[in-house]
Amino acid sequence: MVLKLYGYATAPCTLRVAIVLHEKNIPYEFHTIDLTKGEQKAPAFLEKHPFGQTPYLDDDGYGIYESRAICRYLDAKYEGRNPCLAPSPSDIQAYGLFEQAASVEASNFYKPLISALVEKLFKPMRGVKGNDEVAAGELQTLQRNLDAYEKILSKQKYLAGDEATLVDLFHLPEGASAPLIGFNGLEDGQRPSVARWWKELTSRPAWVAVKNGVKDLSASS
Ligand SMILES: N[C@@H](CCC(=O)N[C@@H](CS)C(=O)NCC(=O)O)C(=O)O
Repeated sequence: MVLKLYGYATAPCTLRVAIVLHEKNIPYEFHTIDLTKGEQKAPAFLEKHPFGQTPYLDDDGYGIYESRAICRYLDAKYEGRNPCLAPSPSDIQAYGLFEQAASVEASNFYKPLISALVEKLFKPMRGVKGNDEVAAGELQTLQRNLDAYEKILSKQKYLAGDEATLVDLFHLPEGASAPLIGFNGLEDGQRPSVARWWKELTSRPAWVAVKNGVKDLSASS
């Protein structure tokens, strides 16, 4: 049975999962949960996702939520499909570095960036005034953290080593939204290795396929 992805076509967390589906060429059906209508809080959806958020994946009755967990599940389930996007736990040192990079993405990239996006983009979208001071502080933190990214990426191609992994891809949805709030630290050339890395990631066909919104691909192979 084809996988069912429930989400909102342009929501960053839904895009994160869609990138991996496209990277690995996994067929899926896309089911819209309209966040603008509050469908994520409808009782039937809360049965699937107790926190009332998107995305949610249904794999023949097996349900899983949390975008990064879904991506890891997909990469593990379809491990025979190239590319392999995470090292095997049996490759202990590579696995340790992958987990290290995953923590870096969550703590040093996503956390400050999503906080700034909430204040400058998502609150205004809902007609709520955001806090510019909070956003500026978070973006300063992000700038500092990207200086550390520059050191890492001047020595290796990707965040967990010389191969692209899920962790690199995890940056794409929120990173691509950063210019919408005037943050260009990923591509402005101040950090050449970060800019090289970001250009490579944003050129990947999987990202190009989904960046403007997830489409229903249930008819493809
Ligand atoms: N940590 C969760 C975050 C999920 C999340 O915040 N989803 C957003 C869309 S990107 C959402 O559903 N927002 C609506 C809400 O929270 O009511 C994940 O990565 O899946």
